[in-house]
Amino acid sequence: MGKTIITAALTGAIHVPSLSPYLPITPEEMGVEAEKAWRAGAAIVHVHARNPADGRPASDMEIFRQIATEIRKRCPVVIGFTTGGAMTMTPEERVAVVSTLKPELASLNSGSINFVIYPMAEKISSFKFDWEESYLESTVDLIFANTYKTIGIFAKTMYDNGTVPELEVYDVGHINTIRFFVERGILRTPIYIQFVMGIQGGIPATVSNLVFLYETARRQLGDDFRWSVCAAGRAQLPLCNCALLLGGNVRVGLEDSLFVTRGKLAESSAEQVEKIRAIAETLGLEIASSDEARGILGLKGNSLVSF
Ligand code: KMH
Ligand code: ZN
Repeated sequence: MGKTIITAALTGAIHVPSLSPYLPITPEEMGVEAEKAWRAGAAIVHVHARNPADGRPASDMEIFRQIATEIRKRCPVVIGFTTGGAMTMTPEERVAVVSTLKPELASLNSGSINFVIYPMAEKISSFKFDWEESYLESTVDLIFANTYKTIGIFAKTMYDNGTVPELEVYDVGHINTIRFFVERGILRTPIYIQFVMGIQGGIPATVSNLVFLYETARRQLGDDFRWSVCAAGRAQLPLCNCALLLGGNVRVGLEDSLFVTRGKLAESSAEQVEKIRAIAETLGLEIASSDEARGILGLKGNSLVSF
């Protein structure tokens, strides 16, 4: 088995600031969090932007650039940008980061789902910012749209800019979509998949479902793919554990879970990295450095990005 890549998803667009004081918001906080995660063993950080004033998910290129600068001046971690952005953004807003910053890696969401986070509003008694409640509530009537047209455009934009797509798979049919694009030469092998489990509207985060996703990907794509898993909330650690046993890579971080153990907020994504790293090493697995992850995933290197 090759080395295991740990990704830390630092902030995302699911959680709102009222849920945790530790969610990084500003570019500087993102830089600090990225360095801590990298020191703890993360080879990759997955990055979303937020408005520094109120934590609202943002697609502003200047914020993305500042985040990239803050991370780069601290450590040589691989920066993978989101093109999922937030569910409320247009496809054009979401993909702009690829042509502007030409990153080594970016997410490419491989299907549409009901991306439902409104029940989170019930857990919050007083909101820190006025946008939060309506943002969460809006997902009762929202499809996170990733049509074949946008998937095709996002894939082309990524290859044109030397960016490797990390294909986010929220449900089993999305693997079939990936195969469709591989067969037409629009997605190139080896494919890199991130199984995103436990989103309300997507596949539940269970061990048997992860085995099912993995086996389906093998049937559809052959052996020529790499994969990682992330899971929402308290499924994070168990499902990452399971991925390690299956020979996969893992993603942790406050985007996916705000907790480090039941009832205890993580003060940093790095705490979750440390935990999964310890489990991996107990299993006899070796953790990939950022440069080793670049080799495994065929990334161009951080001298060829535009930030
Ligand atoms: N923000 C979510 C809608 C990604 O980064 O590409 C999806 C997401 C995936 O976070
Ligand atoms: Zn994300």
